[in-house]
Amino acid sequence: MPEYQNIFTQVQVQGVPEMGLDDNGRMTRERVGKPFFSSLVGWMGNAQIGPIYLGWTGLIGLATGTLALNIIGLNMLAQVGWSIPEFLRQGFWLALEPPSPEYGLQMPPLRDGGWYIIASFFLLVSVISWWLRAYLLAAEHKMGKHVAWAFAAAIWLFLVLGLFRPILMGSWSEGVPYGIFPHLDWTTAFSIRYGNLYYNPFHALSIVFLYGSALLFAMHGATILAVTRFGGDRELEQIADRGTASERAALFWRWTMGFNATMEGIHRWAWWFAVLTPITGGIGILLTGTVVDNWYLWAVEHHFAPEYLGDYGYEAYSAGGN
Ligand code: 07D
Repeated sequence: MPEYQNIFTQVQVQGVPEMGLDDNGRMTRERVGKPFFSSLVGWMGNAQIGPIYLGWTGLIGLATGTLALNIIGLNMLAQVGWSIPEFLRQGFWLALEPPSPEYGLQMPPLRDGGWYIIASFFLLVSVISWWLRAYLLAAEHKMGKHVAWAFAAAIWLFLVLGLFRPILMGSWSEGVPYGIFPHLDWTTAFSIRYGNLYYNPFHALSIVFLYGSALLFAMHGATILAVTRFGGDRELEQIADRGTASERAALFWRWTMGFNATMEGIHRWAWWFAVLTPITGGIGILLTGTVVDNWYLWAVEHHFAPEYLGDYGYEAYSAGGN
């Protein structure tokens, strides 16, 4: 049955555009854009594009996000003498860096981190307003707020990296630079500065949930695709009716590993694993430099990292020499 070994969505519905609920005209008025259909998009999701609900949160989110992006981009462009070819050539290496440490938590001159602070402010407003949009739209649809709370978990890590930790450390210079390779370089430098992040147990936990999320998602996605021939992808009916697809999917896992999640519970597993990735990560970053200055030495003290002896060893290091 090769037609069931699919990667792309097999069934596409195209007809009169679906406009969604009409809640007394309020949301309908604020839905913008003439809907159209795309078969290409239909392979990956719903073939209908638009309309989109903008609302004031969407408007503020997009406007401030665009401002942040433009401030970052124009600063990068200025660094290459306003040359578009150079901007494209060096793009991945360019950065808008945070202020130098001597400014602490004060507002630095525009050229020495001031633009970074302004861009960060707009980015913050944008992210918070996008969160509000997720919350309010869910409320409008009388849905649970699960998406908004999951998004809040990611925002927690974002705030720890760019706001809470710099404030605790007393300097905006602790922020992450904007730029493709520069932010990756910052990540490596951060790990080395604090004695190797692998020894930070919250970094380890975060990885567990990150990899765990990938594994769970793969298992769930694969299970549902494997029972589409029995209608398993029509999850709603399956949850209510308990048909053969659910039964088989569940039994497959019980017989494979002795335990199976329920049709409802698997989504709670997925939600918690995903959400715990940035929650534990944020705790780990908040502790770094504030409570723990060297994760390797911390791990040696707590007996889960070996003590390397010799010229460059722990004893020499803690004695202050090499
Ligand atoms: C970043 C937060 C939410 C983001 C939001 C973004 C926009 C707009 C637009 C700029 C993702 C809002 C904004 C969308 C942008 C404009 C205009 C979520 C984020 C709301 N690590 N590591 C993690 C692994 C190492 C380091 C997490 C693996 C080295 C640092 C994760 C390895 C070093 C930090 C993870 C590995 C190092 C992390 C991230 C392997 C040096 C963090 C989780 C196999 C490279 C972060 C506790 C996440 C963290 C983090 C994985 C290695 C450094 C689990 C698999 C040893 C400094 N690492 N890492 O969901 O939480 O991020 O650490 O080697 O800060 Mg690590």
